Amino acid sequence: MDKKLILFVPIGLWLIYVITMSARHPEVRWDWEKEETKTLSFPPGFVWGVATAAHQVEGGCTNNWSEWENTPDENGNPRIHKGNKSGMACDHWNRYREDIGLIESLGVDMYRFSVEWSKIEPQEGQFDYSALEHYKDVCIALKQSGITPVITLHHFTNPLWFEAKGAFEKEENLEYFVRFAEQVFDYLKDHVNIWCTVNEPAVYTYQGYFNGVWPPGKMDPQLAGTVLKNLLEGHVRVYKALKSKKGGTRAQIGIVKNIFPFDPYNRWNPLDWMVTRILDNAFNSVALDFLISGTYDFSMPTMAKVEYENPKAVGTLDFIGLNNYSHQRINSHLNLKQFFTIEFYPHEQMTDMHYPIYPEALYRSIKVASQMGVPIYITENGIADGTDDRRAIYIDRYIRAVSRSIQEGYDVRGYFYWSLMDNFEWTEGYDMKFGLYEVDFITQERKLREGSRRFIEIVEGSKGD
Ligand code: IFM
Repeated sequence: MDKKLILFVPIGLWLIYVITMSARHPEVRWDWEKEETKTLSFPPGFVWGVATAAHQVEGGCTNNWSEWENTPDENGNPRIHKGNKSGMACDHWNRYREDIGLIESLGVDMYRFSVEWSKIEPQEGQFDYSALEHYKDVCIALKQSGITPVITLHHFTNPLWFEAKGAFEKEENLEYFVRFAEQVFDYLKDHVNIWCTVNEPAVYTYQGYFNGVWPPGKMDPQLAGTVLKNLLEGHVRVYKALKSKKGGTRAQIGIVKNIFPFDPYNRWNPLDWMVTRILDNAFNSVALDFLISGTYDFSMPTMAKVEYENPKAVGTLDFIGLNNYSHQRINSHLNLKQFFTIEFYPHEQMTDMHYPIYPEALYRSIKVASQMGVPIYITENGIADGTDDRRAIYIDRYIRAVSRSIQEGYDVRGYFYWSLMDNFEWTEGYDMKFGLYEVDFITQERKLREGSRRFIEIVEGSKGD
């Protein structure tokens, strides 16, 4: 073969590949000086809220996570940063009335919280109606304060008996999740109209079954593909079960999907692009595609392949809950043990979590979520900022991204800030300060952060529209 051809063909193919990828997946960047001159505007009926999850705020949980927090790893090291344990957390279980007062003073319309399965069904098939009564009291107290409750049925935690059965590793276990969801629905349906079935199924899967840093601490990509499939199938079955119940047709039921756009570290590196696309597919698209088409195709070359069909998955969303915080930047390596790392550029301004402030990520995620063809609620967005010097700008810019997407025609109906108050941030423990309210975990005192005032201003301003 001509020597020149041998050289030019691969160069040509490489250029075509990276240029096509760059054009199809642009890393959107806006001129913020210009963005900040634009008026924020939200349609009538747009809702504002704050979010929490039971294990992170309530205290007194006995579940797969409390067990994880109390079991050192194989080297005898604690699983959680600084050996923190969720323990009494924010004691929200007992202080919910005070906390509802805090929510009210933010001026928001809704409160998204999760019900703790292990408190409601501590033993298989034995329901503790006093726990359900507690959540009913929370809903009533919220409504008396003019705040609409939004319930999440599954937010990462499992009762110990369910975990012992293999939790979402086994499709036959889904009947327990459906039965639990039905019990909660029957008890609370007169007080709650918006239901989130499963929170961030891909995060639960990847942290627990791919990275092995959450319970049950497995690193098994094939099993991860099965667990994700079962969580999505669990959503479908819960949706169908609740819809067929009295009160089901008027209930709004959706799943909460965390969407993080993936970007390559080096846009000229085809390997960075390949890994980026595989991860984007496994983390973001597989779940969304299943809910759009009923076809599940989890594929990680040489590591995992799980295929599944359920045409009944189509049409099981009244809305999509979208959680977004930032993006992920992938640097690939020719090393089978660690074929990529997540790295950011030095000029990217970091949050206290391992990701930067990148408001355009929320806009990009809204575009992705819009494929579902149903209304979008931003069910979580917020910053871990212990020094409170980035919170105001984060809030301002991410909400600007929401406003811009609405102006461009995307059907976003609401925005929930994560989180109402500082809480137990899973493996990161108590060091991540996501709260609009700072919590002193010794005295349980709550205090509004200065940076949170921007959220209150925006909410107030939007009501005057
Ligand atoms: O704290 C978590 C929450 O439980 C799920 N979404 C992301 C949050 C911040 O990391």
